[in-house]
Amino acid sequence: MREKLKNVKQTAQQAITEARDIESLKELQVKFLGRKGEITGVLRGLKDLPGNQRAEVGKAANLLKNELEIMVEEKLAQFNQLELERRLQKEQIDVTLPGRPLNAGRRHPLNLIMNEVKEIFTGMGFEVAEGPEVELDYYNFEALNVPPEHPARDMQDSFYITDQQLLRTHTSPVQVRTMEKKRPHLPVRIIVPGKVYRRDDDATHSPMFHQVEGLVLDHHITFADLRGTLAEFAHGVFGDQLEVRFRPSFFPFTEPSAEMDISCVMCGGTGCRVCSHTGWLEILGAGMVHPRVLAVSGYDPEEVTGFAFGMGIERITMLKYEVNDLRMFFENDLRFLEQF
Ligand code: 2U9
Repeated sequence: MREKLKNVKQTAQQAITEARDIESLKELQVKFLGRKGEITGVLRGLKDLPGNQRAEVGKAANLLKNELEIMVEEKLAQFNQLELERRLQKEQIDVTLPGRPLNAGRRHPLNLIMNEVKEIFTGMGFEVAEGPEVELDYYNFEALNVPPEHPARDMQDSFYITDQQLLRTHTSPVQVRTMEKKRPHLPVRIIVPGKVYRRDDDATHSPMFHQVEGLVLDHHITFADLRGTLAEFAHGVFGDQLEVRFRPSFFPFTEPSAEMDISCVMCGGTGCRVCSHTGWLEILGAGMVHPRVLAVSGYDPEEVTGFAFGMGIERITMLKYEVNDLRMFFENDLRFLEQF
């Protein structure tokens, strides 16, 4: 028995020392220290020994058991330590490495100008009104005094959905809806930003583009109010030094009608390619609301007057940011969009 213990001690110590991983260590634990292990075997055999040897061998077996248990535990702790170090190594982060650049989004140039236009008008007391992009023929044309034979009503020029529904060709139907809703309340002072649709697609026309239109109604509104308001707007967008002028024009929904020019943003008015050597750039249309339009929406044209205006946001944006190709706005090329 003593011989056997000596053997166990030697093989166990060597095996534990040489164990390469936790698993083989656990196997050794079972083999030497388990319930059916070798030391347990020795302890079980004690009863067959003569009394004088029993105590001595028993003591030695228990001593060896303790010794091996401690060895196994220490080895286990070593493995755990190694494992931890490996994990920390893998999780190591070099905080001095340069970060990856964040590709932050930014506003589309059309939205930048749209917001700027809204801010200028809300600063003058206008409210922002919005409405549907799919409109009834009534709101888009009829209520706006657009005659039945007008080319805009043609299928060649507008996107029809049914014979009475179409994609709005301007945001003006929202003004009509607003008048219906507010009447007889005064004053009405709104701007209407939004998308509009026309059957046009070439280098200078897009089938969808953006407008801001406006409407002011009250007692005693005159063309002077129109002039002052729109000049204030032009100075707000393009700077105080520019000049404005009004030329007569025609729209079915305004009478009289006008177009407003600003002195050329490129040459200051001396003449260049951008202004076709005129020194002036057209930026919007406007006029006094046609009495028929007022009457149709329930305001008495004898009591109430007003002015309205409309502008294309693409055009304003091109002039302000010196964009020379309309298609840039719709191609979503980051090299373009990242410049704003
Ligand atoms: C109501 C009454 C009158 C809106 C107006 C214009 C003149 C105009 C164009 C500018 C460039 C359209 O985007 S564009 O092609 N618009 O010139 N718009 S007056 O007049 C209205 C609107 C609603 C009830």
